[in-house]
Amino acid sequence: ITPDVIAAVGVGAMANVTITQTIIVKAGETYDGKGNTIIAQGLGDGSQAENQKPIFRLENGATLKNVKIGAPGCDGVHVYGNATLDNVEWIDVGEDAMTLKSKGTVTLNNCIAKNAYDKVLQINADGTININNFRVTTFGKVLRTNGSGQYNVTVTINGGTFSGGTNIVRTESKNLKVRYRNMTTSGVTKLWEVPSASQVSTY
Ligand code: ADA
Ligand code: CA
Ligand code: CA
Ligand code: CA
Repeated sequence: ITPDVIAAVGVGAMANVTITQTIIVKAGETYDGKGNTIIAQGLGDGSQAENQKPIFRLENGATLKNVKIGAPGCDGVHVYGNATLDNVEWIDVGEDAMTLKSKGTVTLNNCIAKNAYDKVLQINADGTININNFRVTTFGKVLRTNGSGQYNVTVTINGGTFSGGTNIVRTESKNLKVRYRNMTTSGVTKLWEVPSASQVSTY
């Protein structure tokens, strides 16, 4: 079924929504995209150039749900503090898909990310990252901590499929721990690029 057909029968038509500024989801609020696809204009070209603008800025305690982010993916979703992302699909990840900008707990449920040239989840602060049933195709790293930063990070991966990439986690931090279960991978060069294998466990 295509959006045209849905529109014709008059139920919950999905649409493209063009934006020219970052959508800010304020502290504690929810943005429900209702299945629509966001198309950004003027926020970046979705290349590997740094300093593109995000499509969404989530403030502490915000929820983002039921939305697709179309090309150009620009700098994706920036999170300041705690946030929940439910049923978010990045159709063509730009410079990266989601960045943790300040300390917090981020939970991703049932999200999809496609066509990431390099990083999907960029972690630039201490945090707890819960990744439930994430489906990622074509990527460099699903999760990368920033440079040589020794961030205190706990990553939990529950379910999900990851196909065609270099690493699930790449970090230089000795203070990152990753736990995982029920995860399916194919065509991933080296799952865990971490300082010590002892940082990785199943649960
Ligand atoms: C690169 C860059 C960092 C930061 C990061 C990001 O790693 O070196 O300074 O911009 O990307 O958040 O995209
Ligand atoms: Ca970057
Ligand atoms: Ca891309
Ligand atoms: Ca970025």
